[in-house]
Amino acid sequence: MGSALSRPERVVDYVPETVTRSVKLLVAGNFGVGKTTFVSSVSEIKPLRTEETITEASIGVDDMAGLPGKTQTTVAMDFGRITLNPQLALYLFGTPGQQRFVPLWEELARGALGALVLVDTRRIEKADEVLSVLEERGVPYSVAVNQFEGAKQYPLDEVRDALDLAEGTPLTTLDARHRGTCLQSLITLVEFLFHRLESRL
Ligand SMILES: Nc1nc2c(ncn2[C@@H]2O[C@H](COP(=O)(O)OP(=O)(O)OP(=O)(O)O)[C@@H](O)[C@H]2O)c(=O)[nH]1
Ligand SMILES: [Mg+2]
Repeated sequence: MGSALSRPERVVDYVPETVTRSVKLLVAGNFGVGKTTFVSSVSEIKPLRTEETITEASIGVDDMAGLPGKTQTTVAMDFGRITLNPQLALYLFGTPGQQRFVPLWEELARGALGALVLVDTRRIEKADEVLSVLEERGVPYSVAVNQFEGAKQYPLDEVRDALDLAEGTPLTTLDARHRGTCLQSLITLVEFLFHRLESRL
């Protein structure tokens, strides 16, 4: 139990001195695919979340179909950090998922090396707009299926076809609640981005 004299919870944590390289990444995806959950799972600092309670005003505006338990939605961004190895820090910016917040992406995408796009196969067609926004802004991305239990599992080839992904675009699966699978998808994205940069040198 905390006393009046106990130190306040530490919110800001400083980057280890060994870090020589930092990379900004977006965690994108349509409404309710698990972006906030993902950033919370992987962040080693207390993540910044900007969630508001979904109200009746959302009905007919936000796509609530298939998300009966969802009570909160991101209205600005999520922010977290992970040091992938002692030298490399990733700054993760989770985008808001609702279509009406797409203009905010302009700021969030600035300086981002790439994006991890989460998809939910139950609403896969909703990913199209997110992929278009990234392509228009020239942000390279990889895609990860957030496998919700109860959702049918599709072979990744079928997901790739449904999303019409380019051949070299990495496609992985994860559970946004489990750090290990999230880390694997992040590593795949970072390797893809670094190879891409190297091949341009
Ligand atoms: N079963 C299951 N539930 C998940 C998973 N990932 C997220 N959820 C739940 O799905 C709901 C939506 O997750 P969020 O992380 O809020 O999704 P989001 O993409 O940030 O949503 P917006 O910010 O509103 O676009 C929450 O109730 C999560 O607890 C998952 O991998 N499996
Ligand atoms: Mg969110």
